[in-house]
Amino acid sequence: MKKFLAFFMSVMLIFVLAACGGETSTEGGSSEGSGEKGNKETITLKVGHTLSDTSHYQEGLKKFKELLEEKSNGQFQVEIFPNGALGGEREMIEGLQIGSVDLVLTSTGPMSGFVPEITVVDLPFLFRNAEHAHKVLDGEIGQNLFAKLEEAQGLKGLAWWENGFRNVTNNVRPIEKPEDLKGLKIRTMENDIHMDSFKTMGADPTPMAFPELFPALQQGVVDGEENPVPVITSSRFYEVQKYLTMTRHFYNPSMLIISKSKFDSFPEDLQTALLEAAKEAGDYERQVVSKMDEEGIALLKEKGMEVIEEPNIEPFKEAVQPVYEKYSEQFGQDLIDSIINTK
Ligand code: EAX
Repeated sequence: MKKFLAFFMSVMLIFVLAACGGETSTEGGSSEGSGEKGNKETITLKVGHTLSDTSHYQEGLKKFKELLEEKSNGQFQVEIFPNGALGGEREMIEGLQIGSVDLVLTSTGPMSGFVPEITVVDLPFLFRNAEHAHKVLDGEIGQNLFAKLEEAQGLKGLAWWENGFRNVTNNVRPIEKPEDLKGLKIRTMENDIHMDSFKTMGADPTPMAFPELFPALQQGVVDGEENPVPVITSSRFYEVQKYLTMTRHFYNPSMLIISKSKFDSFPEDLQTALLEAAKEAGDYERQVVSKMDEEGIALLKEKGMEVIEEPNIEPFKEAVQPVYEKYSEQFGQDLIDSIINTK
């Protein structure tokens, strides 16, 4: 009986060991041993974003997947989750910190709740054009903001991508001057500066996560919203909005971020592959934004939207000056000036 039991136990042990040995691919590189130095297991990275599968974010992430899988000789496998499948931007960032999401492509919108210093880039009419913004973000200022993200939240910014210049849409009336915003319920991101800017212009800002926006517009919970043209087209807002004014009131950068602990768990060659793929795909994504921006207005007109392409911007700029007065102390006038003076 004893001999039989010993034989039975050793057979069971061999089975268990065999079962453990078979698992080569791991989720997100966070579980023990996967991706550690010299171990060539396949690491699957789940990356989430809120926009549609025809959006600039999706195009950029498809390029990122292609480049990263190539640069890591297939050791990294990327799974893309569009349409807020992994939650809104704030939720996904929290998911990074608890390990339920591996990578997030998010705008700076929710940063008020995580690293307020980063929202300096959300000040209205701060950037002259996209090139100006790229210079600032890819330079020392942008890197310092990423350093703050790491320090304050343990999140690593891999690269600055782009959402674009935001414009206002609504269903009530054409907006030609700030007064036309009076009393309109405008959805904003969960961003203090964005909300203050619309409040200062007389609107009634309603912060809301992106996945809730289309139904809210459809049901008239809000009168309008503000987004870059590539978002308005790829999210089909022309089905639920009548008027568009090209105010370009905020430049909206995006960030591809990962948790620092996850990044540090990878060997150096994989860290380099991640950083390179993020940068190269980000440059590609910015070109996609500029193309969709150019082609989008004609498409929106075709879809029946009334578009004011060149509103007089000066009255809007004047109307938001109180926002600069309120935040210049928080960010420091020097930082704001160094952004404005970047050539
Ligand atoms: O970053 O929330 C928004 O309006 C953003 O444009 C969207 O989440 C993409």
